[in-house]
Amino acid sequence: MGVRIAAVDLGASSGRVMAFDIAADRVDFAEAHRFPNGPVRLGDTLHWDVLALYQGVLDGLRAAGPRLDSVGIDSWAVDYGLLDATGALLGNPVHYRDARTDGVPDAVHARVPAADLYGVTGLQVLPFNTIYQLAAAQGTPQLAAARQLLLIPDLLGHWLTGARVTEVTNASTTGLLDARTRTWSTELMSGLGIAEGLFAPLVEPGTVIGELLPHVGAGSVPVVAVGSHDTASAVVGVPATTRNFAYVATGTWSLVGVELDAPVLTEAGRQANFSNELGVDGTVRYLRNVMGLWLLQECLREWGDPDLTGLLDAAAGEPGLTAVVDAGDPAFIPPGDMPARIAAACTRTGQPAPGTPAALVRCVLDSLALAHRRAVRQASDLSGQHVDVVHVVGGGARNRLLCQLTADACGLPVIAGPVEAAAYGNALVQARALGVVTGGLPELRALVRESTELVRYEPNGDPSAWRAAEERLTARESGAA
Ligand code: ADP
Ligand code: LRH
Repeated sequence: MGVRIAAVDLGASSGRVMAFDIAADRVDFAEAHRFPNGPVRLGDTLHWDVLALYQGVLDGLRAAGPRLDSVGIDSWAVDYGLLDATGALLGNPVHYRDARTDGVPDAVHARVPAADLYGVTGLQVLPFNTIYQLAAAQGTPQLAAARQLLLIPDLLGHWLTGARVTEVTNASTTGLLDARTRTWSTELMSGLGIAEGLFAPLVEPGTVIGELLPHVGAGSVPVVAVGSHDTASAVVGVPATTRNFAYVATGTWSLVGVELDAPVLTEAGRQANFSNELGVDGTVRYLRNVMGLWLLQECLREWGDPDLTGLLDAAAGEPGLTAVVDAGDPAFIPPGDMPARIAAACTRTGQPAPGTPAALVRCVLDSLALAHRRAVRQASDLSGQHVDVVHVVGGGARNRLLCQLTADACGLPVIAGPVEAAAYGNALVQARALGVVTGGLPELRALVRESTELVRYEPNGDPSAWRAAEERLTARESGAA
């Protein structure tokens, strides 16, 4: 007997509700609903339009029905809503690209040294980690009035069911979780003056958190906590056959790394800015955040959204590695004027600024592939995890040029797909909680493999060209610093 499952997957560029039909040996899915997402500037602050997202979820659940067996939600990480004593939302959640955290990590590290934080959380310093957002919000009337903080998927889950929980994979991106024990670090909270009571109890993926409330209009359906961090679900959806793989989860961001059984909390890993994010079934994603297709999205927006396929074809015809930028540079986090900022980064590092959109797109994709190479190699070196294949999942798996360049840069085969890996991972964790499928991550991944068309890219060209480009970039970056 099969089940019908709704996987709600909210990415930074679009939200989607996927309807899955799953039996022990079969997985089918169709897109029930997709809606746009992105930052909304209100005054000086960038927000998410969280009620529009909630409406998109409701529309999607109704479209995925009429009879659902369960629902699960994942979204981008780190962001949250605050509830007051009556349970009302205190303001629109702030977007992680907002400038309020500029300079905040240094101020926090003056109170708790970065090395001490890393020793507990194992988290890469990104200015938007929840810990820094909360530090930026200290002293605001909103935070003073807040009685509960819920991360975005948990906030939506709360509105759908009434439950108040924090799913642990997403909690690991807050900077307030102990990566070894998978529990809140109350010590870090008190050291930074963050009220412990703000945080809801933790649940592991696979826990039923409640049932849809009547107003949702989709029946009394269980809501299951999944890997609610989209990257956690995406890595469940990686169709790997062994542990010897690296993943590049490419959408708005590229999340690049390996899967481990335990965190690596070394000083070398901290210096290299690697994160230990918690995964499904007790796993750890040892990865680096690379700026991702945000660079391309923002260029397209600036150019009035021209046809992407034509532009990618033109970029494929451009000479490679003419100019590359550091796709890990936090300077690219804010929105706006991306073509000019990339051109300026090229000039600043003594390279020719790309003269046409096609050349600029080639520069972006070369830079991403180079950053993928760096992160795959460093993840493997720093963790000791052998890598013999790179899995590219997410929207970027559709970008043939990016997949080929990633294979060339890594000197390893790339297996691309599924595009909707996060929805797969989300749905399969629900199916297992319902008892329809059994086994661990290898069994879930076998189901992904059997139900998806994957594309394999063999590495081409001279790998030393990528090594030289990496060395040049490192030298230029340190020279220009
Ligand atoms: P997110 O979940 O962060 O919103 P997605 O995983 O949906 O991101 O990926 C979105 C990205 O996928 C787009 O920015 C675009 O670069 C890429 N993409 C989507 N469709 C195509 C396509 N047909 N060809 C090439 N790239 C594509
Ligand atoms: C990708 C993602 C990533 C986070 C970023 C904020 O969607 O969840 O893993 O670092 O958004």
